[in-house]
Amino acid sequence: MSTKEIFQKITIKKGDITKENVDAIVNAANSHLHHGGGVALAIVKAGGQEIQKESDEIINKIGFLPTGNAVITNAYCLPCKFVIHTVGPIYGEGNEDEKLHKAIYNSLYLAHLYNLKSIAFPAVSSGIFGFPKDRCAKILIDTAIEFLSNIKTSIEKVVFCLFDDETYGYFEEYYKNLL
Ligand code: AR6
Repeated sequence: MSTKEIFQKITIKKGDITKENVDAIVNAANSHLHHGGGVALAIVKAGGQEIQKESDEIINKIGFLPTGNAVITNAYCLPCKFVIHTVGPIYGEGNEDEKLHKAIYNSLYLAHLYNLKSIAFPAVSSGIFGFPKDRCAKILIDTAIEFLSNIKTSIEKVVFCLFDDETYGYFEEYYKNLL
């Protein structure tokens, strides 16, 4: 696939990810899947407590979700079909870039395993977890390009749905400079 075709699969937009009409949205979760703040809380508020309940059932089985891993639940009242919960690094814990790359890659891989066509990401780790927004933009976009370049996948559309002007600006700038 050409670089142009890969770039055409990526969309950068400003908005509320809970309103995204894609196959899966990604939740910036913690290792306990306690969706108590940030985009995680917004997802449960909009999608329903069933999302928290299904997350609790996963934690009851596996104990905790290690940083960089991803799991999937149904989306209940959300317009998307699934929620992929991934755990990004807390800024300062060490090896953050690698861990953020892994979280994004594993989210894409899970969507691929479910044969999904479209997926939307928030700026994972760059809110409560304190990861610098400009580096977050670079890692998320680079990881999507790497995945789409290397894997023959069902995924046709990767959306980065950014909540605030500043974060949107960093994503837009990094993406534009790659074109
Ligand atoms: N749509 C899109 N992006 C959003 C929305 C939304 N509705 N709401 C917030 N954001 P954060 P983290 C943006 O803090 O840094 C939670 O308590 C937000 O502006 O949600 O990975 C979890 O349970 C920021 O740009 O995630 C964890 O404990 C981005 O989403 C912890 O926070 C990520 O911010 C995870 O922290």
